[in-house]
Amino acid sequence: PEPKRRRAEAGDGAGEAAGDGAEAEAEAGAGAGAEPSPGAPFPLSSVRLRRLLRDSAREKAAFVHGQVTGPSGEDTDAVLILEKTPFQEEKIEELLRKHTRLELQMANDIYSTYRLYPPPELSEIKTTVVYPATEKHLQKYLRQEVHLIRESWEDYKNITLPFIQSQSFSIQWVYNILEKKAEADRIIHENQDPSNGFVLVPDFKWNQNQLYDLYLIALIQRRDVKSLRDLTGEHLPLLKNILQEGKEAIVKRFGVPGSQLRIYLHYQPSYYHLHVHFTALGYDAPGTSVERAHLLADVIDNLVLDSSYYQKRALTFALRADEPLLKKFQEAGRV
Ligand code: GTA
Repeated sequence: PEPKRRRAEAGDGAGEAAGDGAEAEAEAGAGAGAEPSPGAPFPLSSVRLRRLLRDSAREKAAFVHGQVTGPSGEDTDAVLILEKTPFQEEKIEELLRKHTRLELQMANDIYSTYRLYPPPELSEIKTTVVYPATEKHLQKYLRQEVHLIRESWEDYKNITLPFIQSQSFSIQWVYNILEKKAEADRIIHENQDPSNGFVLVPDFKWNQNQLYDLYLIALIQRRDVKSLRDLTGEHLPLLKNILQEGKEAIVKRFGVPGSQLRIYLHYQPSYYHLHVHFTALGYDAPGTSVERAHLLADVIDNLVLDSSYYQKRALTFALRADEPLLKKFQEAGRV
């Protein structure tokens, strides 16, 4: 049966309530807007599993649609992302010594495989919670076919821009970081200049336990730049600050040099407040495919060559089969 939805979730529009996409920890500061009182921990053990949206054997991750029933009997949707975490070198010896059980699966000559059961403190599962989740979140994590779009500047103005203005994910979590209402203790670097400043924080995909999957995100202070499409030569000082200061802050804090970082923007992003991704070069982070990632150094060079480069050229991106934006492109005869 179709699950009941909370009133606040009915619209996925820009006016959506705070609490969109915040991790449980950040949710406390953001005030998730769900029935439980703000700051209350997410009631993980009372989640009912509705369906598995997607799983990935390679990433060892499951994307789950769950529901929580509130005191008034209303069901609220949640998305849970469960991920096995990478091994930490310094914990491996402990794991071998402290395992709780070891079952031989097969042995053949010099080869054998086992099932090793680690103690709880060494079997962490990174759990990301989106609660309350909107229909758009459920769609985002559902495995679906994708289609490539080639968006001209006219397409952007006539199709994409009106669409993202009418409905896109709330960016309240970004404002919470900029205003120090959430994740303030996680800030790695901050440039407070209102035009050319930014805040660098660990992305919520990274648990910071190991550098293998290092992932940080730079959020710009100004609130009038939605995406790559808005960028002009005017933004060069901002972009150069992000590139330069971001690299410096990461080598200082984590010891990873700029030559081992992939620094890029997404087009289309999920959240329309300009931000830059910093990931470890050796890590195949989600969203690094050629149809989505634009290297910041290339973006800067393009804008130096032509201040209105991103208001002229066509940009390619993929859309999931049931995304309303794809329908808009189809209706306009552009797919
Ligand atoms: N610090 O509250 C937050 C927060 N939120 C809500 C989002 N981010 C946050 N970071 C902090 N605090 O890298 C991060 C996201 C993302 C960035 C936004 O902000 O982790 P974007 O606008 O370009 O959108 O970036 P993107 O990349 O689509 O974001 P998102 O939400 O991570 O989606 C990733 C896609 O990759 C999804 O479609 C998902 O299906 C897929 N995916 C694969 N593996 C994972 C995974 N382990 N975790 C999450 N998504 C994954």
